[in-house]
Amino acid sequence: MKKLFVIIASLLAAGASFAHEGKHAAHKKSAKEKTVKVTISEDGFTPSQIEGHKGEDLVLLVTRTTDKTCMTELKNVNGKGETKLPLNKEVRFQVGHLDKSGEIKLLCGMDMKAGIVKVL
Ligand SMILES: [Cu+2]
Repeated sequence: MKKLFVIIASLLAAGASFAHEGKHAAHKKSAKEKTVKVTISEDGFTPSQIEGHKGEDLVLLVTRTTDKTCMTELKNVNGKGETKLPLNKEVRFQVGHLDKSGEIKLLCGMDMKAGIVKVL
């Protein structure tokens, strides 16, 4: 009986610490990182214009749903390489830290304008 109590008590303690970590992670996320879901179909980007605010770290969760356009990859905003967009698979695309207001153009692998991030 005593053993059972010890097991239950330690399970409760473990549960409490998990809950605490979850809360901590959620708080950290809302303070820094903003994620926006984006779909790329035959009609282009949805939403066609993505909004962010200064001070945010913006990440797009991009899902490409068509094979009929050239948007199979996006140029990375930092100018280094591309991010591949496999069909029907959500990909994290880092826009990065938004430090000034204005527009950030999102380009396909051929440098065509695919979408716009408006920083407010
Ligand atoms: Cu293109």
